[in-house]
Amino acid sequence: MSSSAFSLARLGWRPFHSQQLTLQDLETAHPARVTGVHRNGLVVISEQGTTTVTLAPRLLETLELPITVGDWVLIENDAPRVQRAIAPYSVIKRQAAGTDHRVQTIAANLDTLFVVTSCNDDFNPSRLERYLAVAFEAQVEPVIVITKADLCDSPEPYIEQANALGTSAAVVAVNAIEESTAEKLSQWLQPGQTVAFVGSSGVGKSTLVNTLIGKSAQDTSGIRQDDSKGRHTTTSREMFALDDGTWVIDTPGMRELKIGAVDAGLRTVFDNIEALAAQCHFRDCRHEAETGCAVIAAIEAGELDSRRLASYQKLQREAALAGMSNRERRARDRHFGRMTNSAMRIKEKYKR
Ligand SMILES: Nc1nc2c(ncn2[C@@H]2O[C@H](COP(=O)(O)OP(=O)(O)OP(=O)(O)O)[C@@H](O)[C@H]2O)c(=O)[nH]1
Ligand SMILES: [Mg+2]
Ligand SMILES: [Zn+2]
Repeated sequence: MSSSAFSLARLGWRPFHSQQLTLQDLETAHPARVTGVHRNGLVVISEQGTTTVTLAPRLLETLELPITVGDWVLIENDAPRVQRAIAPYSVIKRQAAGTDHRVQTIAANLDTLFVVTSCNDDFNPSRLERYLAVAFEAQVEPVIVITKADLCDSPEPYIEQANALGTSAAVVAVNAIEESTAEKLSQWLQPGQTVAFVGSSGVGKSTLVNTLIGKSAQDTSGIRQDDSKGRHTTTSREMFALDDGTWVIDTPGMRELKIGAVDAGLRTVFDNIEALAAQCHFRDCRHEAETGCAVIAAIEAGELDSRRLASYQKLQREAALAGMSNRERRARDRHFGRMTNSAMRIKEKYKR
């Protein structure tokens, strides 16, 4: 074990976690926070320092969500083994890509989520809405960080577009490499608090982490010139301590953030559309061509961007799909299968 020990409070331990402990827990185990997840075990930090612990497959099966960076676990006093997980007060999740319906956990026990994008082709309001919905669903404060302000003529148009989303998320434009950037983010950096950086590859997440730490803890690398895309330099999630006692999580760049059943998060991101929808003539208005649709009226009056509505509807469909149980999903697939089959039979019939 290393010597870098911290008090539990300094590690981010809260009454929320204490309440989950039993007297027996305290006799046989001690709390530790996960700073890294590797194939051969978890790297954890506790009042005793940093160490690697194992996770029994039997325990893995009982977990509601996969253990991730920022989580608290109980470590057996007699062996470097996880006894059980402690529920986090917040967790950032996504759906696995493709047809895999598993939930992946990105970071746990977070206070602030820095959603990072840059002043180039990466900037995309609809993608920001995804990240914001996931943060609001987890009740984590999102902050939009626009990097590479030094590389564009002016970051203003990007700041304006981010503000035009109309959410409570603060918007900050920075040069991630510059030392003074730490000050611009300082209001979200507090002892015992945990923050994470998420976003596409190459936007400067690790650069920001290095700037905050004040040294090169994380590797960074240039983006491809032809398409402004990153090279996926960071390959695993990792948590670092700042000198002031803030915990900072760096994550690998995401190609896409597939959302889970984040219905409440979506309602928060799109609360202006929700407010309009409440004034539609029909309660079940789909905002397509119905008479008395307040949403379409707002678009026609130039008060609402049609992109916003399209984005909301797309994300609602994605969230509904993610919220289905496997059984419902199979039933739906069978239904679509039948529909496609009969459509094909009809087509065949008229071909002849
Ligand atoms: N000029 C300038 N360069 C930046 C800025 N932010 C990041 N970069 C550069 O962009 C490149 C990518 O930065 P990284 O920090 O590695 O990006 P990342 O988001 O961690 O990428 P992944 O680890 O692949 O997800 C590096 O060469 C950085 O030096 C910025 O604000 N200004
Ligand atoms: Mg990185
Ligand atoms: Zn409507």
